[in-house]
Amino acid sequence: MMKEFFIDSDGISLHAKLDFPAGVESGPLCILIPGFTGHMEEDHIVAARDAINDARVIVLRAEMYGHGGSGGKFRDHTLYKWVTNALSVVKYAKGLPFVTDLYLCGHSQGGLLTMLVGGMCSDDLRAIIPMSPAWMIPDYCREGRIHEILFDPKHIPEKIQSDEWELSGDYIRVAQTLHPEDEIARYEGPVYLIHGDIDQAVPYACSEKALKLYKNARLITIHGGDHCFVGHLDEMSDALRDFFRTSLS
Ligand code: FER
Repeated sequence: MMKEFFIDSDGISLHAKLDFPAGVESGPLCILIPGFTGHMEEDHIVAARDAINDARVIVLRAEMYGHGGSGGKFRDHTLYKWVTNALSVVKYAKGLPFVTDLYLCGHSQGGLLTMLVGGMCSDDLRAIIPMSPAWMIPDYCREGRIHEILFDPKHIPEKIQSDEWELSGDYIRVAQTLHPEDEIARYEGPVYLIHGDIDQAVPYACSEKALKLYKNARLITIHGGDHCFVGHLDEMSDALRDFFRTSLS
């Protein structure tokens, strides 16, 4: 069964879908958040949803500010807005009467968000699953780059333009203030990192570094996997199924 709806986040409508495994009406729930320019129907997000449902866990996919069917314009999104949105989604999920344990999983920029909110909400989250987590974004923005685009980090431009998108300078201003290491240090629960070792968008080394910093982490390497696990969705899905089946048993 699937339910589609919106979650309010301080006046911004967040597009969300709840997917229940067959015959399951209550139990653990995993929030699943796509990445920068992403949305909830991307192949790797749908594959992750299916794998988590296979482990009999309810999935709540949610799109953050300026993404998919949610409110706000892409160019105006910042990581503060995404953090505010994710806190609203965690609060919503905690309030669902049929939910027992709560998990948080996100891909890429959604994986960075998962790390930040993991540290902020450690009491509420049974485990976190950062996939291809883009937690180098704050460092890159302090150094003056977003993807392949270079800028002066001390004199932030009004906007950043790529062939595919335009982003306000506020994205950079916000990202420069973030220190994901602090939130990594604050999360002592289980962390399950999944990363492809030929990822061109977020270096695999980001997950290797996170593996060392977290107190209780595992890293599943998707050999030959790129940023979105193209051609390797089965391995990514197996990793998620294995994790939830072990976590719940
Ligand atoms: C960047 C490098 C990678 C970046 C974002 C990403 C915004 C990836 C994001 C994603 O896929 O979610 O410099 O800056």
